Amino acid sequence: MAKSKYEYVKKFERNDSLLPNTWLVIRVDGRGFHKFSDKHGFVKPNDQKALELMNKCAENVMNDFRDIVLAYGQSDEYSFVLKKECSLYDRRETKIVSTIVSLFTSNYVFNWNKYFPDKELLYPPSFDGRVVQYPDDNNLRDYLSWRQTDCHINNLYNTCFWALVHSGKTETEAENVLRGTVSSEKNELLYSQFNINYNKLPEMYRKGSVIIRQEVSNLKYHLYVISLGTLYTAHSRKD
Ligand code: DGT
Ligand code: MG
Ligand code: MG
Repeated sequence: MAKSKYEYVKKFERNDSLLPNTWLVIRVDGRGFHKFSDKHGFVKPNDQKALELMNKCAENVMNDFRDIVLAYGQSDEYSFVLKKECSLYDRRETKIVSTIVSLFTSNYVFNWNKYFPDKELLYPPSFDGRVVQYPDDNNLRDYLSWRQTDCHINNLYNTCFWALVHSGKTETEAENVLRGTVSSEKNELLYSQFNINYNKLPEMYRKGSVIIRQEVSNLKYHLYVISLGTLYTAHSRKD
């Protein structure tokens, strides 16, 4: 069949294939979730249900995309690790990132009511997405450590900040108390002033959530274990 005279426009499309034989990490992050969490009255600093909803979205994304071997989430973000030999969409960056982000987002809206039955979703949330390629296993491990350290630093600060605010300080006063303090001082502040042992707070708040794909002997099921504390275990049927 003769080509249409418009076919040439395809030549303007960019080849965005990702490098072969590299770990692909796709990170999705809530857009403007500072405002979103305020508008929807999320518990500060950690809303258990909001975090569980994020975990559910990630689990469903993992169920759909079998090349994802591990996912790590904290706050309003989730990182998905695709195996090195992944050939999904011929490793085209925009296809991979856009489908994972859109599936995550649609799951967030689709499952909202299950986690917040008494809360109306006031406006459509959105997430951004990016991909990073890591050739080396150590780089990948350091990436995950980086996100987990971010979780720890933010959570320790936020736990102190909201304890101070809930005790009657203004937000500016709380900021002033915490300015320049190191980890040990924040731990001490929580213990001495609020009788909070930081290390006893739920692991999901302090360290985030991990979902790993683990094949088990049962022929019918893949078993996914969400580790870092026994948060929950989910089964999904094999194809
Ligand atoms: P962005 O990502 O540049 O569009 O901007 P944001 O506002 O999403 O900022 P980001 O991603 O750096 O920080 C996440 C925000 O989400 C942060 O303000 C705290 C909020 N957030 C996440 N999880 C929770 C939660 O469980 N409870 C509450 N109260 N807030 C949360
Ligand atoms: Mg965000
Ligand atoms: Mg974020």
